[in-house]
Amino acid sequence: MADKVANQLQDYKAGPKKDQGVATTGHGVPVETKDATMTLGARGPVLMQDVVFTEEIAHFDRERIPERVVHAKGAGAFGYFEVTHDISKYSAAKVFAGIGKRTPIAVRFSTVGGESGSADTVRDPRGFAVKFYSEDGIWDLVGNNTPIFFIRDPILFPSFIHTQKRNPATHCKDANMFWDFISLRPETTHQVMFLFSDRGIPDGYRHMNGYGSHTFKLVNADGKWVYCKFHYKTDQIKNMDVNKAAELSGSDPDYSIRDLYNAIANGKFPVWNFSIQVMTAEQAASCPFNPFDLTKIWSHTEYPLIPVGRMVLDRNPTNYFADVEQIAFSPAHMIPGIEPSPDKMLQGRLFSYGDTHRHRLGANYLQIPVNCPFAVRNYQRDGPQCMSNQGGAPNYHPNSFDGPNECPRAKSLATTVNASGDIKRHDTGNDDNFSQPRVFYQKVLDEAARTRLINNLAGHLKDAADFIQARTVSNFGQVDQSFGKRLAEALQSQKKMSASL
Ligand code: HDE
Repeated sequence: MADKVANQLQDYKAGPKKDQGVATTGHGVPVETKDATMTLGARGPVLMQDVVFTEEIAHFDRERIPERVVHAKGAGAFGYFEVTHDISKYSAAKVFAGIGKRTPIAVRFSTVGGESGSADTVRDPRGFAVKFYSEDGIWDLVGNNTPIFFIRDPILFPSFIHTQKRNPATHCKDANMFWDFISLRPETTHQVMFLFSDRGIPDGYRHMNGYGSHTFKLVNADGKWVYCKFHYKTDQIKNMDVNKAAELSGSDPDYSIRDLYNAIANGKFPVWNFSIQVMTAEQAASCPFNPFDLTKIWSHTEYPLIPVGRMVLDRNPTNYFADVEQIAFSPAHMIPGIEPSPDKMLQGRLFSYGDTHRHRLGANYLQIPVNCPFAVRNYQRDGPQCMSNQGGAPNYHPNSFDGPNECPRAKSLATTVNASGDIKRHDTGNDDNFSQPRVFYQKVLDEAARTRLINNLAGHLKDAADFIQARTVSNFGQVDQSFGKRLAEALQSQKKMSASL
């Protein structure tokens, strides 16, 4: 495969002839020289009147925007979603309307915990966020490469993430912080087992699955609805050997970005098959577990995958900052035909993303072209970096002067769910934490995969304090007694090995 990443500048030069004109200042004035400040005499000082220099430096001083608080390191690409099966009986969403229909998409893949300069081949979930540019506006499916998550109540998210960031005193990663939280909140067990299994380090971004993870609601044109989960599956899962991953962290920290860019530039377009699982309201009411609990999967036997379409990535970004750093996904970006379920985690996310975008990119982040290439018609006005302020159209509603009107088709059904219950802080910490992890350990993993899981866990857990190790072992023992026992033994031998070094 040609290394298009290494040759990008040569390819740019060899590409179509550009009408470059001369270099200018930000306000378009031709610049006499780019390579010397204006000074009094050859040795300086620099003059205040060198506004070409001060403008250049002032812009440079502001080049960095805040990186994402999680998912800071990532890669992006563009392509399309194509419908292969009719699911109009479930959803009226325009993206699903008609076999053969294509909707443009943008995708951003990411690791979660590291900073934007961190290594790609670490053990970490991978983000897999998809932006659909539909005729009804933007639908963002902001998923991961795992069908479940560590926690089921969004109020725990900041603490959970802090445990994977840097210790506030030492500024180093800290195994005590991570395993302390994990062992105190055993609802994390299922996802931790997934993370420390082979799938915890995918080989790049092209060979992993994506999942919307949450339960959503699909609504059809007659207003009938079902709960649903979204899956986007690669033809070929490929994971990375732990030793190779560790080696690449030093020798090629941008491995996954490079792999994706080169594959697309060489015409090897990655493809995912897109499908859904559905559950009716009646099935949800009699489901033996909470179907809105993000630490649980829905059985594929009881709720089989229904094929919908395929996603293809066939275009690299032309400018990383404009297309990838500034892309802003939000689970709150839904279109008619797709709605939220009561999933507490999803509800928490509905607030968080727009909030962080307003901090990171500003109040008009939706006017950045990659986020919304449509002519939006609404009553919002002004604010920083406002690019399209809708001319002379009225800025209030209702009005008598041809301002945009309401769309009855977009009526949400979310309000028709009957709900009742006590208002209080319902702690779900002990809500069936081990039955699905037990199935994962006993039925999904084979013996060799179980051994690798135990060794991977021990290799990380050994750095935590003894009492935290004991609590963690006891939790895994509740999944399966032999799992706890084998983990305790693996820890002992890892400790002996470290002591003998
Ligand atoms: Fe995120 N998450 N998240 N998350 N998440 C962000 O938004 C948050 C969760 C996911 O490529 C942030 O723009 C909360 C689950 C992806 O740009 C932030 C909770 C899943 C990306 C945020 C979760 C995800 C993010 C940081 C718990 C998979 C990267 C910067 C309630 C189903 C998107 C940003 C990209 C990014 C909040 C949990 C996926 C802070 C509060 C579960 C793929 O808003």
